[in-house]
Amino acid sequence: MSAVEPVFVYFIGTAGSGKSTLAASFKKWMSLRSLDAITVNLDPGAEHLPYEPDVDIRDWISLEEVMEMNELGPNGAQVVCADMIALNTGEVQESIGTFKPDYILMDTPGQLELFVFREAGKYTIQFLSPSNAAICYLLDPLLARTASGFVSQLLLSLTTHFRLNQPQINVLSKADVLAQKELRLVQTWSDDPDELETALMAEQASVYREMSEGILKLLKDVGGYTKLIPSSKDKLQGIEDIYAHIQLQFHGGEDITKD
Ligand SMILES: Nc1nc2c(ncn2[C@@H]2O[C@H](COP(=O)(O)OP(=O)(O)OP(=O)(O)O)[C@@H](O)[C@H]2O)c(=O)[nH]1
Ligand SMILES: [Mg+2]
Repeated sequence: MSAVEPVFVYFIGTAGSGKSTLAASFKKWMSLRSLDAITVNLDPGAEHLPYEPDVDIRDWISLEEVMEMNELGPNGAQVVCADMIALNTGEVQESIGTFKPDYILMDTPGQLELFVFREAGKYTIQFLSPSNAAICYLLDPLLARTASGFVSQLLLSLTTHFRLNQPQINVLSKADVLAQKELRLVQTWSDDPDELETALMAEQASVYREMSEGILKLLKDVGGYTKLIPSSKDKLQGIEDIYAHIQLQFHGGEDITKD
């Protein structure tokens, strides 16, 4: 049993960015170190999960049932489900309360906009974890390997931070799908906004490029420019770094690894 308040880590990112896989990798990494973590699936539409959830929103909400009962397609039903998640936070909290973990790994629904832009996501985070939530924001590498693509992904991350107002870590997920050269380039941009600006200037002149430059300036001005942690399911790459960042935020960097 943990003596300190558990940390809720919310994995958030665009559809298919690797949220469920990262939640599974994180849990595996923690188990290998005898750290207590549980996984919570908040995606009522999840068909296959790469982990066995300890708490599963599908016990209370079925996407298929919502589709049938409301004669909705999968996207419309997901909107209804997003609000239903908020209505079931009491049950989720009770179920989480039967465990006493150090970390609670929250796998969020596929569509980022449902969790980030609708009030239900914010409500859920505040209800379950008013002072102990960390957002692990996943950038999809295939959308971030051009300078303007990288800027647009950072903007989405900043928007998430702006909406949810919680400590946030940016992760470059599936880093293994990038060629070494591409990965190095993206890391250079992540380390130094001036390098990113230079790469932007090298793109073809267009209104879009001008917008990207304006957005980059905004990101620098409001502090939305943060370093990325590359991560991959291969060899559980990056998990230790993510864990260290979260520990620093909540426990002053103390390692809770048990001997
Ligand atoms: N190569 C590689 N593939 C990955 C990695 N992480 C996830 N994937 C693959 O990317 C696809 C999507 O991964 P998920 O973990 O389901 O992504 P998600 O964000 O949970 O997806 P949704 O919930 O449907 O939005 C799957 O085919 C995964 O196997 C990784 O680190 N490397
Ligand atoms: Mg998923």
